[in-house]
Amino acid sequence: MKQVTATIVKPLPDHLFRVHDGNAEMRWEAMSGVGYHTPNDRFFVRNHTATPLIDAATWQLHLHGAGLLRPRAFTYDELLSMPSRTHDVAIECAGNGRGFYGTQQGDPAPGAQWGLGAVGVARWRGVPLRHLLKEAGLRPEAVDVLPTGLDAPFEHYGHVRRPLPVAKAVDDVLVAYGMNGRPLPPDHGFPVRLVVPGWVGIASIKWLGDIEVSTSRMFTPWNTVFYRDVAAQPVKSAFELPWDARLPIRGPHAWRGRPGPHVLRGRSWSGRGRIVKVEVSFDGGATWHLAEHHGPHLVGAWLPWHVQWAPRHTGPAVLMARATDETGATQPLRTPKHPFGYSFDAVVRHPVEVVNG
Ligand SMILES: Nc1nc2c(c(=O)[nH]1)N[C@H]1C(S)=C(S)[C@@H](COP(=O)(O)O)O[C@H]1N2
Ligand SMILES: [Mo]
Repeated sequence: MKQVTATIVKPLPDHLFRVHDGNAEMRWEAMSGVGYHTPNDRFFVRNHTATPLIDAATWQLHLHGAGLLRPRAFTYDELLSMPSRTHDVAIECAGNGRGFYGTQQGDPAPGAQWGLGAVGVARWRGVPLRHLLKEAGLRPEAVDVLPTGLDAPFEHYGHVRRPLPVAKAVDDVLVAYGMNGRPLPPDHGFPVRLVVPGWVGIASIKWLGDIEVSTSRMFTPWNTVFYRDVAAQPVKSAFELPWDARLPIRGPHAWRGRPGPHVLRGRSWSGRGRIVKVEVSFDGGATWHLAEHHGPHLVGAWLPWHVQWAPRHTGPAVLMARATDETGATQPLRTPKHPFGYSFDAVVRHPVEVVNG
């Protein structure tokens, strides 16, 4: 009999998640009416193998390599007793939106057919990596920093690991043990994970056990075969609506005592800087309306927005949202083909059904 092993520990109820093999994508309607951060119970999970259960009491984080003068290990309690900081940061899988290469562009890419739900923003708490590297005597000759996960080896590629250049490692990377005011849940890297703002999700190694600092470039399958030449995440937008949402028809001017136009909400984000503009179309891209921002406006996280819409006809309609970030990058109507289906940034055509109501 084939043994069924759970690869994700937390419950994955159907109203919060869509499951793709061992991975779970958040349904965007699960963010509707929810605050700025993605609650831990609905944060997406992307595992190469399975969530390991690690004992924090015996766990240690080992820092070693030719780039350090004083290689050393840190216990969980030592990390917790160090000065900490929090950072509101998005983690997004490089493959987020991959499904649209097929469904929207007619040219499917291999891999998990994610919609837009392989992203989440949490308030991460931990110790800046810079601080640990300093404690271990970071040498000026150091080049790369290689974090390795304690989860089982992935196929014949070994433990999940991907080098970061020292410049990024000492900039804004967090060695995180807290997520939205709670200890990291097992699926999100307990006891400790990296949080690498703006970069592809794979940079944010979970279940951290080991950090090697080298004096020459390092190469692993995760920067040569997978996620090669991908660092920052592109611009994306999503509506906080179910796919194929049903919306009752509403006239442009509500009658007394009757509801006014729909307030459609969504969020936009970019790994390269703040979002400066969000436009929404209700007519397949013929006309665009500026959305209004609300909530925090942070680098490395997302911008919540809303727009009013009073559909006049019943039947199918297409909603589109297009964001622009402070570097001037904006969402195209089509993303060039990518062999692994990474970096999908095109405007997504979100189908809705306007019904009598
Ligand atoms: N050790 C380890 N770290 C990992 C992974 C993994 O499988 N093992 N998956 C990576 C990928 S591809 C992504 S997108 C993020 C997902 O983080 P989450 O599961 O907390 O949402 O973790 C990254 N860190
Ligand atoms: Mo990922």
